[in-house]
Amino acid sequence: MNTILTDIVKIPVDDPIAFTFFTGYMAMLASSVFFFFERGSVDGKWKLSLLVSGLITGIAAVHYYYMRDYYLATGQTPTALRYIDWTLTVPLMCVEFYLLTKSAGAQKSLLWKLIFAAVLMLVAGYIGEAFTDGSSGHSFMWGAISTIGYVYILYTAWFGEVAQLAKNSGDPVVERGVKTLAWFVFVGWAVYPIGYMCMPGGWLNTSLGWSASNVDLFYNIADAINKIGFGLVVYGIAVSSKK
Ligand SMILES: *C/C=C(C)/C=C/C=C(C)/C=C/C1=C(C)CCCC1(C)C
Repeated sequence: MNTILTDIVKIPVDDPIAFTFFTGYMAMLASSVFFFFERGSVDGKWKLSLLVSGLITGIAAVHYYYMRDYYLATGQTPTALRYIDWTLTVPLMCVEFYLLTKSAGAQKSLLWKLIFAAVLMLVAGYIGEAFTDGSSGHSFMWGAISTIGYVYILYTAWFGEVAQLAKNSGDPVVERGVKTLAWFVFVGWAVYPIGYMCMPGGWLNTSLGWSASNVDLFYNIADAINKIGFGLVVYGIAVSSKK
C-alpha cells in the first residue's frame, strides 16, 4: 500500500489523535454549513451573529484539514497551525459577545478591549510554547502574561461589561445565553492552559510529572465543544429571543 493509503487506514484503527483530527474537521465543516444556512431563517438582528458562528467553525475546519495532514506526516503537534487558528477564531468569539450585547448598548471600545486581550493571550502563549528552551522560567513568564488576557475576558464575561449589558438587555434569553457562553470561557477554555502546563517546563510537567503526549486529543475535543457549542448557544439565542 502506498503511504497515503496506509495513513488513511491508520486513522480510525489505531490512532485516536488522528481520529479526532479527522472527526474534528468534519464536525467543524458540517457546523459551518448549518450556521450559514440557518442564518437565512433567523431575525435580521441576529444574522451577523450566525455568520460569525459559521466563520469560526469554517476557519477551524480549514485548519483541521491541514493539522490532520501535518500530524499524519510528522506525528508532531501542529503548534503553529493551532495558534494561527486560535488567533483568528478566539477574537471572533469575542465579536460574538459584542454582537449579543450591542442592542443593550455595547460600545466599540468593548469589542477592541476583548480582541486585544485575546491577541495578548495567544501571542504570549505561542512564544511560551513554540520558543521554549524547556525551562520553567520561560514557560511561567509567557504563561503568566497570557493568563492576564484570559482573566480579562473571563472577568468581562462573568462580572464586567458583557455581564452587565446582558443583564440590562431586558431579554432573559440573551441574559441566560451570555451566561452559558461565560461558562464555556471558564470551563471549556481552561483545557488549554492545563495542556500548556503539561508541556516541557510547564508547572504540571515539572511539579507533578504530567506530560503533554496526548495534548492534541484534549485540544481537539475542547475545540469542537468550544467552537461548535458556542455557535449553537448563539443560534439558540437567535431563534428564541424577543423579536
Ligand atoms: C477555539 C479555540 C479556543 C477557544 C482557544 C482558547 C485558548 C485559550 C483560552 C488559551 C489560553 C492560554 C493560557 C490562558 C495560558 C497558557 C497559554 C494558552 C495560550 C494555552
